[in-house]
Amino acid sequence: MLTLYDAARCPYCARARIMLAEKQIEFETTEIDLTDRPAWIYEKNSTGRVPVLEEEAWVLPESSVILEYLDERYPEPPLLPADPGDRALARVLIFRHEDFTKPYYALRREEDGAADAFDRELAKLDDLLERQQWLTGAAFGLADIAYVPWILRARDMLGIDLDRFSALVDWLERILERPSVAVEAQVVAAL
Ligand SMILES: N[C@@H](CCC(=O)N[C@@H](CS)C(=O)NCC(=O)O)C(=O)O
Repeated sequence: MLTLYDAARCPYCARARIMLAEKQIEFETTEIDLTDRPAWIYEKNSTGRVPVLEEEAWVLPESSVILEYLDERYPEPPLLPADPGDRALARVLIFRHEDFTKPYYALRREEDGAADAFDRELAKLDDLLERQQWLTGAAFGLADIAYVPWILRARDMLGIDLDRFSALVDWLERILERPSVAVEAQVVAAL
């Protein structure tokens, strides 16, 4: 049985939760209080951060690596494109995710200029989604899972008006039809 060391409010953990739901993998959750983390979490991840995935004595931190691992370990349904070039492009988006989260967290800290910088990142996603249905390419997959936790939180917790980005809004509507993401939207609503 897999264990996910998890925190409801953590968008990185949300990636793992969505992925596990998409793959229909049974798992147990250990909720970590991020305001008072247990010392033993450092034995599972030297940074003390969540998510951490555990299977018997084997532990794996880092949400983007967890996504890739789960896709390889549980190949059905595949959540990266079959074509190597398309897979690589989806990975670039995940690799550059910090470009997107830096202004998101700056906005949360109410830093000057953060709102404009975050809008520019949303506009980049919107532009991509005008050309393809999903961030991963022609089908839903890892890059969509990697970004949607922050989009939901930006909309529901930071009050960002997404209606200015019509392709992004259409994508959000499509992705919320997936039970894995609909559950996550409820988690965000309850925060
Ligand atoms: N690069 C890590 C980031 C995980 C992360 O920052 N998690 C936050 C919660 S959202 C955390 O554990 N923060 C505690 C800390 O930074 O001390 C990943 O992708 O898994």
